[in-house]
Parts: sequence; structure tokens; C-alpha cells
Amino acid sequence: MSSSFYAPETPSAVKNAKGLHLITTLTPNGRKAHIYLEELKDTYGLEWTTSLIDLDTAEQKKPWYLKLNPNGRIPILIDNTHSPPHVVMESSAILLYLLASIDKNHLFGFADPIQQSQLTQWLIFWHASGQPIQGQYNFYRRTRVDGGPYAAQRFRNEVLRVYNVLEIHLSGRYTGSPREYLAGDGIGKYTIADINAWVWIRTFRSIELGEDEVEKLPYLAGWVERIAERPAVGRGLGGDYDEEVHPELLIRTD
Ligand SMILES: N[C@@H](CCC(=O)N[C@@H](CS)C(=O)NCC(=O)O)C(=O)O
Repeated sequence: MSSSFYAPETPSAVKNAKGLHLITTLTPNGRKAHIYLEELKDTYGLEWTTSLIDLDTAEQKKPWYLKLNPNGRIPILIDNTHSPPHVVMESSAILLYLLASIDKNHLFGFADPIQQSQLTQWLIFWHASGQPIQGQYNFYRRTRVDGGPYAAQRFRNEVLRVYNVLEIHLSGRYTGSPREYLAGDGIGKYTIADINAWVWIRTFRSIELGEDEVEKLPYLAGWVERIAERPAVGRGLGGDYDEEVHPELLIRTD
């Protein structure tokens, strides 16, 4: 590979990686990639390597990282089977890249373009309308600056609105056809559209919504529990991606 692809100070774990290399940490967007990679391990025997970043060290804002992802955020996936390596930023784009490049049997997507279109719609719906809003809500409800309560209230209402969109969809309130997953014919099929939203929504009971509001989301609650039972999901949430469990995976350039 071209020596100029990586900056000289790029950590060797990244520079010398072969195959797929994930740079991540234990956040909702990181967990999307962890879970799908773990699903692909269970189904295709996929192998990859991982580097962890402690966001507090701001390693993700350093020039070596910005050369790979000008957005300065995690996760990124680097596919070293290409020359030069192909870098994928944006967590949903990582899911789509893995679906196209690894998941050849469409186990977590669809060969059928109509069902794949459903998947894309729900993936984009969450990426554009769900996660940025929930991210802002989390920020303002934890922040005690002027305007914090007003902003928290505004984002909270929008989080609830988006959750209710998902509840309408899953419950079949207007179609008469309840479903178990976001995309696919009939009751749907577990796909990357579910992984994409689930990592954020799984904590819906602990983000300071009212009990009465949460009770009005029974189909969403069922969907959260259904996905939580998957072994790959359990692995993607935790230990293997925790810098305290695996300090040797932590990259730091100073
Ligand atoms: N739209 C991006 C958002 C990525 C993002 O916000 N990542 C957070 C962690 S979940 C991050 O890197 N925060 C550290 C920072 O902003 O410096 C994606 O979906 O990948």
C-alpha cells in the first residue's frame, strides 16, 4: 500500500492492519458496527481487527485520524483488501458497506429491491431523524447551561415523536399488519435497519421519558427485547470493545 495513505504518526495497529479494521469505542454508533460484525462472524465466519479510541483523549481530532475521517468521529471501518485501503465513515454507511461487500447472501438485507428499499428508508429515517435528535436530547438533558431545559424539552418531544413513528409502523396501527422488524414483507426480517436504530432505542426506559409515555410504546418495547436476545447483539454491546477489558486495543499517539 502507498506509504502516504497513512500519516507517519498513525498508530501501527492501524497502519499495519490487514483485512477489515474497525476504529471504535463503546457508544451507540460504535455498537452498530460491533453488532453487525459479530452477526457476520456467526454467519460467515468473518474476521476483522479492532482499535479502540478513548474519546476523552480526542485522538479522533488528530491529523492522522482526520486524514482518514475529516469528520473526526468514530466509528470508521478501513478495508485494507483494497489498494489504497477504502475507509468508510458514518455508522450507517459502514452497515451498508458490510452488507454489500460481505453479506453476499443478504442475510441482514434483501436481494429484492423493493424490500431493500424498505430497509434503506428505515435506515435513513433513523440516521437522519432519530440519532441526531436523541444525541442532542442526551446532551441537553445532562447539561445545566442557559437554554438547556428548553432545548432538552424540544429534543425530548421530537425523540418521542420519532419513537411513535416506529410504534405506528411496528404495531400496524393504520395498516392492520403488525410486524416484528422494520423492513421486509409480512412481519419483516431482522436487518441492518434494526441494528441501526436498536443501539440507540434500547435504553428508551432510562432517558427520562414519562412512564405513561413509555407505556404507549408496547410494540417498540417488544422489538427492543426481541433484538436484545441475539447472542451477537450481546457481544457487540460489551466486553470485547471495552478499553478497560482490552487496554491493548487502545490507540494513543502521545
Ligand atoms: N453521524 C456519525 C456520528 C458519529 C458520532 O457522533 N460519533 C460520536 C460517538 S457516538 C463521536 O465520535 N464523538 C466524539 C466527538 O464528537 O469528538 C455516524 O453515524 O457515524
